[in-house]
Amino acid sequence: MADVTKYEYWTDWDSTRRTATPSTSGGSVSVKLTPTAAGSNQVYAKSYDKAGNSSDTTVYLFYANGPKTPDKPGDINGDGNADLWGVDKDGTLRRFYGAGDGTVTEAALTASNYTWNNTPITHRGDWNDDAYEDLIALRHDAALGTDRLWMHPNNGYGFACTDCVDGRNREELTVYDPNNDHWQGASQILAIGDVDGPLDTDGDGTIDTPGYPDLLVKTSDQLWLYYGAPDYRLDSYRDPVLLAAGDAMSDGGYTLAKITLAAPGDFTGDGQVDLAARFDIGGGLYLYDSINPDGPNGPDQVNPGHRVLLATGWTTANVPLFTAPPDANNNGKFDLWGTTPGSGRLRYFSDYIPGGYGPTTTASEAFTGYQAIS
Ligand SMILES: [Ca+2]
Ligand SMILES: [Ca+2]
Ligand SMILES: [Ca+2]
Ligand SMILES: [Ca+2]
Repeated sequence: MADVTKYEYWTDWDSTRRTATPSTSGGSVSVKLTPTAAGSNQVYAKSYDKAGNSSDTTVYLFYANGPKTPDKPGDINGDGNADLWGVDKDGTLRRFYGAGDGTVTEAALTASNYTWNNTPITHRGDWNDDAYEDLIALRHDAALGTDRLWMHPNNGYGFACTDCVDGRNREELTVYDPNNDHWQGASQILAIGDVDGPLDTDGDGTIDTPGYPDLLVKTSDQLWLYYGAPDYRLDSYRDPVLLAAGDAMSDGGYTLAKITLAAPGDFTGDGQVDLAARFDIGGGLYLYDSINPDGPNGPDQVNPGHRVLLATGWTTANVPLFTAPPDANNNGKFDLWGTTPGSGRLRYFSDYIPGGYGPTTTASEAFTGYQAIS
């Protein structure tokens, strides 16, 4: 309509019809709208001419980003308590919400419509900038004969999207340089948090590179640190760093094939992400005090010179699967969840501090036959 004198508009969150008047007949007009919900929203508009004739209603669909306060580490449903994803004996991905006291309760609905047999999973941090913590998986592609890394966006309630109707799709994590693919046959992947943090790369006091989550990949004899990037290329900012090889983490001669890792966050409080590791045969549970090659401790820290013993008896026979929530009771001390041999019990190992830890209690009895937890 060329001689528009008035626009009328309303939205799907506010049905009140409001008007806006252009400064010249037929001109455009701007209005500011604030949706009340993240996700898809609609605006409806009609125009009127001088005589009061109206146009048809036009519908505009737009997508509002969610609140930018990121979920707390480990929290997959946004209630502030750390949660858990697990792959059950049938390969179904399930989600368990934490109560804030170390216990977890399975959500009414599963966390995926796909099958997750023999698929390592991990989560820490938001990989697609919607503030929801996402799931990373290493999946064997039988057709290609390769192992592929995928980021499954969280829908905000712990559903790990592969191809969700809201447009969230899984994204492959790849590398520009094929020589940087070190995850073929990897035994563990671990979303460790943001190791390098937000960066002031030109030193002018202003952050130029926002923080982004990073990923560890462990094969039978190599441990690699990958720096995550918004283009989902794991060598976009910089090449991966080999943190340890062979038996470098051990003074007992155990190679990386006999070590299982967990992500405790910043345990020592120096602003650097730490690493927990248990020796599957010997049973020692250790904390390596930082892993950042550019951190205050310098490179090559993932060795016995930079670790403290947290506990003993953590053999695979005693604790088949474990993960760091990292803080399920919200007291700032890191915790672990671990399965129990021959039982569905998930145990809650609370509050590790240098030289001690809190009580061990029951988190759930629902974990019989689980293949993976994170
Ligand atoms: Ca939660
Ligand atoms: Ca996300
Ligand atoms: Ca990072
Ligand atoms: Ca705790």
